[in-house]
Amino acid sequence: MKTILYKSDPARGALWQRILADIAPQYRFIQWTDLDFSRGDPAVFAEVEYLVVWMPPEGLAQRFPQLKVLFSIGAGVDQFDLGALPAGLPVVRMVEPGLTQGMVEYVTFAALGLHRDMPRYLRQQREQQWKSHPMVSASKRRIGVMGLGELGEATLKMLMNFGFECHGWSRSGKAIEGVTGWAGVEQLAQFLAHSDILVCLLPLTADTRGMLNAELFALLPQGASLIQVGRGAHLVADDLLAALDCGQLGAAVLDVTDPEPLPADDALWSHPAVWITPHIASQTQPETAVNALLANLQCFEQGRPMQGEIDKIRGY
Ligand code: NDP
Ligand code: OXD
Repeated sequence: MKTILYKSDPARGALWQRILADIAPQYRFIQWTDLDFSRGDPAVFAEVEYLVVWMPPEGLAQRFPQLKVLFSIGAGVDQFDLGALPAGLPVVRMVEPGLTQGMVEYVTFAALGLHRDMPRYLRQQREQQWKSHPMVSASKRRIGVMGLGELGEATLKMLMNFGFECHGWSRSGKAIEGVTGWAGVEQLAQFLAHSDILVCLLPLTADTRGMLNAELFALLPQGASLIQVGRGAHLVADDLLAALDCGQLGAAVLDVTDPEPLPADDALWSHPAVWITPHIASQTQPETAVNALLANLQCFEQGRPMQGEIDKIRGY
């Protein structure tokens, strides 16, 4: 029997455990929080072949001599110190339909809210002001998504149903029907010039850290808005505040911040043009994620490529 050790939210772990026991009893599933560390590491560590974690335990190579694959419970792997992991250990990010669906819903909600001027109407409501502004049709609104991976592509495919003019930008470029694609730093400025609503769905890497900054905001059409669902450290918060205050940006929806949560006195909390949610744009859904894990275990055990295996050098 192969052993999976799970180290993340215990309530959701209990669901993983129940589902796996039903459909894949050939795996032994152990929750970190159920282990007894009173006499040091439990003996079962010697049998762990698969880790499913948000934050990995320290000393992987020494503590888990049979470890074969490290699975992230989330789509991101930026919480791992990739350089410090055992060199030959495969690392797999989460790709599963429940997580994708959640992100599609959140970005659609935020894009429609920004498209229909909701930050302004909510401000007006607080001032008891009944005042309409011209409606812009979706066909005249350009949405640009940075990152055309699992989540970026699915999000664009939903947004295009509303008739938005859709643009997408990624490192290597990706052809998505109905989306104007832009690739690499060479085409970033042109992509930004076509983004009235900019969505960040990039992974956090050395190349993308701090990328949402004053220089980038200056390349957007005046009054553009931002939906930030990547990672907090993509954004230079002071540059966002300055861009909002001078009107270069009209509004921002932030699901991720740096740090999380923001300190109580952070200016972003109370800025009238900023909506903040506590990193809930999407969440891995145990019901669908278990199937994704099992499919990957089967691939691994049969020597086939796993979906979502990352390139440790590239960082995603
Ligand atoms: P993927 O790995 O599938 O896609 C990443 C995309 O980003 C690819 O298109 C890639 O380009 C592009 N990219 C990476 N680096 C660069 C770069 N330097 N310049 C241009 N493009 C780049 O990731 P997912 O779609 O699964 O997830 C994206 C991110 O969403 C996660 O890493 C995480 O940070 C965030 N996330 C946030 C959640 C939330 O609740 N807020 C929930 C889940 C994820 P290429 O195709 O050329 O390789
Ligand atoms: C993820 C996240 O990466 O929840 O899945 O942010």
